[in-house]
Amino acid sequence: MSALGMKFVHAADLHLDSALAGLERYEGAPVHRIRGATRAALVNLVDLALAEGAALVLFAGDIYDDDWKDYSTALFFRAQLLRLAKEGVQVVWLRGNHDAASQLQKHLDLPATVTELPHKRPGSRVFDELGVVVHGQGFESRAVTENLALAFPEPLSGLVNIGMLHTSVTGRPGHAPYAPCTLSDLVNKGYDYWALGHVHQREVLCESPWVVFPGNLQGRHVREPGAKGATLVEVGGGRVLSVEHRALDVVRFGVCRVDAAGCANADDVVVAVRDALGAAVTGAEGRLLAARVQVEGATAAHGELSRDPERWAAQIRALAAEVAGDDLWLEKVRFATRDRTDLAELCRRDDAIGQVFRGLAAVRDSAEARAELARELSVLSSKLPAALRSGPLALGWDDSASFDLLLDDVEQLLLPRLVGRGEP
Ligand SMILES: [Mn+2]
Repeated sequence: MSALGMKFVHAADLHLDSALAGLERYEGAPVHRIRGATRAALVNLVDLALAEGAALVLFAGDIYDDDWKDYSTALFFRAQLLRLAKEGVQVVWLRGNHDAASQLQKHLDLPATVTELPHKRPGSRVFDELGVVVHGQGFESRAVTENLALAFPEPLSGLVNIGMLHTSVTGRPGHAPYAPCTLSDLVNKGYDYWALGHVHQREVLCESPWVVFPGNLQGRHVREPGAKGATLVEVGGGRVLSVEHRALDVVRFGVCRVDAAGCANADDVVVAVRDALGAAVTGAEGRLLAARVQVEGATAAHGELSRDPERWAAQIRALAAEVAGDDLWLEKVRFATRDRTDLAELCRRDDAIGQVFRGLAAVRDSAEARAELARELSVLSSKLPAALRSGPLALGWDDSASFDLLLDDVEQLLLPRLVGRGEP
């Protein structure tokens, strides 16, 4: 324990053993490293707690992704808890929507140093010797829609009060609105630190008192980009002294955006991608970088890229292997460049080409035309494999934004073919 006070580690959303669905279908995916990443990040978390002399570790829900297929996930978690127990580190956890009481049917006893907070009512675990109390309530069922925070106990005087809750607070994009509450519900409770879980993006909602989403421990796909880890907190003299995020991930996901506006041709684009990937690999600090390359911008290279995207994607994959070998995997190479032709001007042309682009613009603007196209696409959609209909690989034509993107793609596919700019 440090001279100043007591340290604890706040983590959430481990989602142990969950990983990108359908990973095997991705070109050259380092399946084992990615599948093992949530476990390796937990090992890093325990290493951190031990190295920092933390006295307490908090898991604010979604330790498990779902009911265990077998006991191996739980055995692994237990083995890591035992490493903490041997050094006298206490653990408090509660259930989130993914590992709600109704979801997890199997059971494995945990070491005596581990406390689960109740899920039928709020409960508190007092650590007099540490000067802290942890209040919280886990999820009984997957979809908890009531405001659990309101019924949390009053703060105990003379102790640092920590509230633990799996919640979307007032709602966060991409996260189900479970155990909703307002920030002032939390702030007004009079606790010193709110250890939240559920939202996978790290976010500090308030510093007085501290209200913190540590984010998930390890990103699992490209929509969970950037550094992932846990929050290290030091308390002393009855208050929070410091709060810092520590990166604990072993695979770093990210989107590597490359602006091709200044590129004269596809070879130039390849060079620009190489530079961007080099910088991204440096930023990942020795971890495996799982990157999606997105080439953007209005560029003279658009025609060349759009005529043979497979070739240029392969060219980019080849150079990725040169840049960083096994420490870089390109999840996807996406060309989202635009032709430099002025579309508005094109639409004014009094010929067949003008008519084509006016037609496309009309589809974009007409609710009826969009609905008709959506009907045709849904017939096509229903024939796709399940993995392409939902989940991280989904083509997603059902919302208006992705529909617009689809129309963009059609326009940009047609432009170099019809207008012929950059034709060799
Ligand atoms: Mn959750």
